[in-house]
Amino acid sequence: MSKGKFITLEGIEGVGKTTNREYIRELLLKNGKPCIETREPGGTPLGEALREMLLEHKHEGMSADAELLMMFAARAEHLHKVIIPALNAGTNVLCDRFTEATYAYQGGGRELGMEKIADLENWVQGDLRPDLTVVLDAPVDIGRERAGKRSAPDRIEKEKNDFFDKVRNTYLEQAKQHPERIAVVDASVELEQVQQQIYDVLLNYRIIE
Ligand code: Z5A
Repeated sequence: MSKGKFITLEGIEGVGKTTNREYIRELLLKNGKPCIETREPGGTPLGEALREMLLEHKHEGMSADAELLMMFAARAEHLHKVIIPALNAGTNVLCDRFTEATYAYQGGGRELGMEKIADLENWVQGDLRPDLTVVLDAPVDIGRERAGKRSAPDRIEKEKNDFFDKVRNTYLEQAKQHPERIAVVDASVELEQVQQQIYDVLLNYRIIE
């Protein structure tokens, strides 16, 4: 049996990951390729508990190293319990954020650098990388304005714009380094135009026919 495809969605807050996850799920379904949907941090009971600890204001001032390790602890559980079994069973996995978020937020935003993250990535994931990562890209003020309309900011969302500029730039830099598996979509435009770009990306990366 052939393995399922692993597709991840990335970008700063409010760029439309949740909105477009639904669109990708429908496209996959129309192509006869149903998927499971999941998210990070989260996706398992332990991962969701870690997510709560990571995002609630109670842990204001958490050290950047603790934040990084908790992201990977949640990821290890998610990989072992959900992602790897699904891919091995031939099921596609559509995941809202994955390791590119760690490069962007902890590597870029928190300035921990890329090396520690690459070491953890190799340890926790072995050679598993997403088949396709769609980075939804928009200027920080557009993303924040869209997200702000929806809910109060959590511990990470409370960071200042220069933090999110570093996050955004790291996503773009990572996409330049790995064009074979990371595609950037301009998410600043009307939803219909964003979805046209996503459709083209899924075709180009042979996720759909
Ligand atoms: N994090 C980390 O630091 N390190 C890691 O390794 C991982 C995560 C995995 C949780 O993220 C936090 O964890 C996140 C990074 C950190 N913190 N931050 N920032 P999350 O994914 O759960 O939450 P989020 O980033 O805050 O996502 P979000 O706010 O839910 O945004 P979104 O899903 O990208 O956007 P949306 O809900 O689909 O859209 C927002 C609104 O805009 C909504 O009203 C839409 O209708 C509207 N929208 C969407 N597209 C458009 C267009 N094109 N035009 C106009 N309006 C639009």
